[in-house]
Amino acid sequence: MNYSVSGCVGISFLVRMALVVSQLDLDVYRFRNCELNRDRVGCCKVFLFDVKYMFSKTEFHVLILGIDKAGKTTLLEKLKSVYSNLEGLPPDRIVPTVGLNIGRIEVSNTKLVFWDLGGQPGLRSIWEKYYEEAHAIIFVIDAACPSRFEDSKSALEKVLRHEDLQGAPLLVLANKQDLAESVSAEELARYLDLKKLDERVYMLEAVSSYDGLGIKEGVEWLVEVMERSMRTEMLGARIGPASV
Ligand SMILES: Nc1nc2c(ncn2[C@@H]2O[C@H](COP(=O)(O)OP(=O)(O)OP(=O)(O)O)[C@@H](O)[C@H]2O)c(=O)[nH]1
Ligand SMILES: [Mg+2]
Repeated sequence: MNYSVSGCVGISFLVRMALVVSQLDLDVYRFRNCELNRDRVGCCKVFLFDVKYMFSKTEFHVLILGIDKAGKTTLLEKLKSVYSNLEGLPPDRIVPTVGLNIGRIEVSNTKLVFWDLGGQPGLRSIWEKYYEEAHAIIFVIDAACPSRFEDSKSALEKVLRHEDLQGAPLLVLANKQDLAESVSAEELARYLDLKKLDERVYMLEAVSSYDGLGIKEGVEWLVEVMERSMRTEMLGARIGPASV
């Protein structure tokens, strides 16, 4: 499986390089042509547009879902501090989410836009408004709170049944691993009965949004699967400018 992944990455790199080279040729041609026409302003505009295109990056939308107090917003803030120079909000300044928090990070040549939604029961009906445009789902579970596993399980099952999320890769995070009472990823997988998800691309990762354990592994997996997922093909990854 590793070989096929690195094969895909290699092919994608070669295609990108071919695009860059062909784009450069086009720019040189346009530049000369513009000079002949003495249309320097227009020429520069075209050139700048092309340079911007060359450095553009694929953008993926990732939904962060889960019941209230699972740790979604704390995770988002940790993601920002791990992957960008921005200092994320410290946990003691994070309040329950009522609307939507958006976070943007860059991982290698990819831009990820996270949508973190409130998980209180009365707010869960809002989730589905974001399904259609999501390339993947992160579902966060408080692994230290078994009394709420049932609620998490039924919320997750409802999410996965929704037709607007067909084929979306799923990353389940067993959060709060820094707490002694938290259960392992395997134990949580048994409880959630994830075997039922055979056709969906999914992974379960043990993380801590406090100390960052497991977060990079989860995000790297997500990027890899989104890059080659049928859902991405269906949605068409949007191309956005390199700067966030
Ligand atoms: N020990 C520990 N506590 C965490 C962790 N992640 C979040 N918490 C705590 O869990 C509580 C809820 O965190 P939030 O990030 O607000 O949870 P949420 O899922 O965004 O909740 P809603 O916005 O209400 O849906 C807070 O007290 C956090 O400090 C973690 O990895 N370890
Ligand atoms: Mg929140």
